[in-house]
Amino acid sequence: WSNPTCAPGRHTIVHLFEWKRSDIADECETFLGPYGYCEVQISPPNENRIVTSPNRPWWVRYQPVSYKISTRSGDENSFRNMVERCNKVNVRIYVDAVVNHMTGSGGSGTGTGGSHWDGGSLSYPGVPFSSWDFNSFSECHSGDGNIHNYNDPNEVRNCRLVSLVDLRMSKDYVRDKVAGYLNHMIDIGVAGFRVDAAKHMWPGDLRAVFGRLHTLNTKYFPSGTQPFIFQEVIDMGHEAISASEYTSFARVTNFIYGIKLADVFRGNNPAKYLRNWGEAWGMPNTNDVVVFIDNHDNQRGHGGGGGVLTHFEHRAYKMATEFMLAHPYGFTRVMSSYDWPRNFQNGEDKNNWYGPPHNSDMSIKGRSLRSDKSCDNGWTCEHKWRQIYNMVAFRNVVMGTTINNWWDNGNKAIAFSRGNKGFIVINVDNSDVNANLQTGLSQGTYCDVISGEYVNGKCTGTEIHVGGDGHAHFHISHTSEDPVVAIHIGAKK
Ligand code: QV4
Ligand code: CA
Repeated sequence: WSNPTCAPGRHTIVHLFEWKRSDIADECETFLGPYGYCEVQISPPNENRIVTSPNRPWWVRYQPVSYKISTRSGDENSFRNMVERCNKVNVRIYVDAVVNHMTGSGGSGTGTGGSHWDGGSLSYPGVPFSSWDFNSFSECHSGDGNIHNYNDPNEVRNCRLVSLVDLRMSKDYVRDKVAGYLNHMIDIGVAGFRVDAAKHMWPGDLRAVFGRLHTLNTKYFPSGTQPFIFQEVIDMGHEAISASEYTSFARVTNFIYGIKLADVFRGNNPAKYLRNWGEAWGMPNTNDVVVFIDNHDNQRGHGGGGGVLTHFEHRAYKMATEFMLAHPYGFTRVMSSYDWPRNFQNGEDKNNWYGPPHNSDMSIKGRSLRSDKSCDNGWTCEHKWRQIYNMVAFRNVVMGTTINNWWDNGNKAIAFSRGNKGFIVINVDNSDVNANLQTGLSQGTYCDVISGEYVNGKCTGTEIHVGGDGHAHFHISHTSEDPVVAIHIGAKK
């Protein structure tokens, strides 16, 4: 479950947060396929609670009502259509699986798929789950049933996360229902899962569920292929539960990564220290992690958020993302967001609940396209920023090589090659880089894929001339919006 299930030559996930199924299918065909993305992480596809106050917040999708595929993003038909169309162009689908809990405990109602639910009496007939399928005071000893003490592993796993009713995953019946939901999607053709709130489930229970999973659909995958699984475990190093409890059987999300890189690319920690970036910074093994600059929680102050770079801080954000994609550590995920009107009061964004761009009937708005590939209608589409998608291609080209030819200016400017296939220079410093550097590349003219790209034998941006001795000259102004140059053998004239 730790091996990504990409088509050959593809190595990066994009999280299309809150996108409609039909838009995702179009995006696979017109952009993600051609530009080399491996797969899409989609928002939870199962039926969820409806909340109208505030009006249809994004977080309601983390309150399951049943495992029917039916949400604001689309129904089961549109889901099947998306999986098929994306797989056909070699783009995989990873599902955000919310299986630790169902809705919040307060209230009752009808979900997005028409199923009834009652959080008070613990009745979810759409699955069906009833009260004996949930942890109760026999497992949770926190008093009010909620999690308060993150230093008590029992409380974190058997009590309720922000009052979300907590499934009794020690039961075979619950394990079977959860595995049945995941298998339904595997059989349709999905290739993996992000497991939401994995820290709130016992590793043994998760292993029991994963052990029930089918291998992937042979219409798209070699027979016997296991789904790729990465578990959301927020481990900043100071709680009782550690990510290492989960890495022996699948991957985990690495949350330290984005915090540390925010420090570097805001200029607070000299970039020269990135020389040994990776495990030496106290992070898990490269093969055990999914890495990212921000996610849908911490970009808006949820999930222990705050401190990370986001698209709102675009200059530093692009640099951090470029570094992430150039560096071999971890399996990379690019965030793709929508805009919302932030409203900070006493340091807290009062609008961080805002759902995706929507029409007057509250259906999700499609992402319209501008001529330069970027999106409109409130969709940010970081994954279509040239500086980002060109580095996704860079990563595909240099995969399998190591870091060589490290250079730094003793402070905040760095450069390194990936074997003899690619070279990047990043200037976070307060002065220009003006240097002749060993690139490790063969002689020739390369297109800088940050300022432009390689189209029909020509560079639309800066050209870099590598001499017979592998050296090239780089001049990077410290005031540039993009103080980075990246070249690789896939964009050589
Ligand atoms: C509120 C109070 C409770 C109170 C309750 C009373 O906070 O104390 O008991 O009302 O009814 C929403 C609301 C939250 C509300 C809760 C229950 O924001 O205020 O409780 O619903 O009605 C997302 C959001 C949460 C949201 C949740 C469910 O971030 O705010 O809660 O969806 O809609 C930890 C975990 C980590 C988690 C992270 C956010 O270790 O696993 O917190 N991250 C994942 C997802 C995240 C999601 C969940 C887990 C839950 O990435 O998006 O939470 O599935 O760090
Ligand atoms: Ca739990």
